[in-house]
Amino acid sequence: MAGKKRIRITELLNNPLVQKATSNINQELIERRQNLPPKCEVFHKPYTTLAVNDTFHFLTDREAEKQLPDIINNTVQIICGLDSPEESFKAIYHKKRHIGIVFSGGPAPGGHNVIAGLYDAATNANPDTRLYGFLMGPDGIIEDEAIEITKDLVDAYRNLGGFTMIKTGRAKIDTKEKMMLSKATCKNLCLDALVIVGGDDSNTNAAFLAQEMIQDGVQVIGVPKTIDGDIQVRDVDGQVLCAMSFGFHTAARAFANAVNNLGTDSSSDVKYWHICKVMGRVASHLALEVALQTHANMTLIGEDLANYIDNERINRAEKEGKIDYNAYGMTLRHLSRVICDGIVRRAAVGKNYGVLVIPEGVLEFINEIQIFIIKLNTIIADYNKTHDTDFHHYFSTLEDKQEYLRQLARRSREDTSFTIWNNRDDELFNDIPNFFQEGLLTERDSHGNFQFSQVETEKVLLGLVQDYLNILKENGTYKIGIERSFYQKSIKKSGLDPDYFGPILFKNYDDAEYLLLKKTIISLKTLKHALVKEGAIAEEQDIPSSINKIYQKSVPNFKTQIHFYGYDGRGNDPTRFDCNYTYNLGLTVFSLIANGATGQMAAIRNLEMEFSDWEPIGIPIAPLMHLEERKGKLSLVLEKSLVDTNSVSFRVAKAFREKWLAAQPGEDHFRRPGPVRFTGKSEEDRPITLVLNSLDRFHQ
Ligand code: FBP
Repeated sequence: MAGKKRIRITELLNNPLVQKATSNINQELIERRQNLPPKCEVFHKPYTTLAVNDTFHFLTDREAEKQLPDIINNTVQIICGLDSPEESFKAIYHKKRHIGIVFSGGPAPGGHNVIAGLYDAATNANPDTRLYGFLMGPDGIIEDEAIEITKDLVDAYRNLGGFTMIKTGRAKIDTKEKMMLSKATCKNLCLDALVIVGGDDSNTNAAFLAQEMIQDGVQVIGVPKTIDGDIQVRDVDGQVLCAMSFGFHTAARAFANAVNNLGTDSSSDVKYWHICKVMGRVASHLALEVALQTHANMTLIGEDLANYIDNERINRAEKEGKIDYNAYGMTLRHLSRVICDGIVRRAAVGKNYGVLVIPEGVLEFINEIQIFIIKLNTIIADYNKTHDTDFHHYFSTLEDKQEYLRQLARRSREDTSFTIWNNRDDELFNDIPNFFQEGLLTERDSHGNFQFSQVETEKVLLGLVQDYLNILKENGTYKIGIERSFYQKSIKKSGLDPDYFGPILFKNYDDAEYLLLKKTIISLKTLKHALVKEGAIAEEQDIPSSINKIYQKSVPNFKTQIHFYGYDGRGNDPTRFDCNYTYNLGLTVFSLIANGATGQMAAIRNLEMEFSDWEPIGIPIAPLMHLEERKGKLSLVLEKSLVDTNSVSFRVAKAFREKWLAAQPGEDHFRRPGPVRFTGKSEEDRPITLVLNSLDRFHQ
């Protein structure tokens, strides 16, 4: 290439092709920004009003009645369209407003469209209305850090993922001082309304703020956000008011695409088990949707494990006239055995590879771990209450923390009334690997939640799985099945008679497609012994090399690749379902504000149906609250919704378990969900969980 002149870099950078190829603005971004999601029918009317629907009932908690007296009697409100209301109504509707909005907790795809919907509706009602975005989550309210949200800003983020526009944070407005500062901020900005886009804890916060600011005339509206999908609302009769929080569909679709790619890879190079932990701090909704989207070989569902009953143990205890309380719920050891069973069965048909999906919060459903979490929560909270320093600050290393726990165990020996941590707890705790002890002792988040995303759940389980597989290998249970045609071809090739050696080597030579070496053949030594015993070779002869090769092929090597799907899916651009859902949530928020609601959560009913059936509503937050242990004490919070093991979606996934495990000769049954597609016709219009649950609307 001598003599050929290289183009100068400055010239290159000015080249239109280079500029287009390296621009931040690509076609996908342009299309997303330009897309205006469809509006629910009621929003096509010039005005909306609220109709009370008293066919929905809630069982209110006494404590909620006491702490939230002004909003506890709120009811479900249906948003209805209006063509020509009275002038007095119009005047209130069109009033110039100051509205503040905040994102709270983990990002969830679709948040920007809540802002877009609210902005469009509010400025359509009155172009002078001002929308403020609090920065960095609730801290922005406490510290009075807000920006004005303008049309340009809204247009730059339409249909885009993340909470980039105003960021988010996990602070909680949980002290008198923080409440006073928040009230001062609202006053300072002359807010008419505050919108809190968040999960269970943030909507809890919304209810307390609504109560606190009712006298100031500041309305507070919540919006159900969380990829975990655990904000689902039903009334006491099981009627569904909110089938799913926003962000869930996108995160599940993003995780599913990645998990399916691993299915394709693993069934191509047939050597790895891919262990995929998917987010969902407590509930396993995301794991269930991923299972339905991908047909991964095995998917654990925490709620299902908690329901497990060991009948053998119960019967054994019954015979001795006892009750075995440990027979209820699955232990970590038992769970590892269930996983091993799947691995061993697939290996027996030649598939020493596969995809296992583990929900992030699975350990929460394992009895022994749950007990540790509760005990340690209480110990940490008690310490922080009675000392000037923070537990994690004072005991900075694991050794320090272990020593403190040992002291508590000693105390329990001397003082029988001290029961929170005894010798047995200490012994069991010290049996756990150090990294997991550290995980269990990690700092709780600001809401007092255990931070599962910080714990290497999959490592804990895999340690046990690996140990048990070694035992199964040694006792001859874990072997790779050899395809009959392969065996016959390779033995014939070496001049031996496959039908002579077959019954000597295999336990299922008569009829199986995949041949399994006899249980007793677990080494070259035992293989030779079997051959000599049957007179196939003499003592001084070597094992024929073709048989040696078959043996080597039957020895399993359990190799894993570990993946964590969480933050990536959380940052994905929203699916069309989430774009439409969140835009209409934003419109709903404005309708609630314009009609004077407070302490309500904006929601869309019938999400599980076609878009034309969607019905925007307001759900009262206070009646949904109940008492829960947080930071070692009972607090009023919005109840998390877990996977209902009676729901259609779970029952269907369970019925397909055996098929998707594919512990049969033949191909796997992976499903290809593909990436999230914004344009084109091939993108599904709602989560599979919802589609299935629509068949039985009382068990969603
Ligand atoms: P939210 O409930 O706030 O929406 O957050 C859910 C989540 O994404 C969980 O799935 C995960 O366990 C957690 O956030 C991770 O939190 P962090 O961002 O603080 O690491």
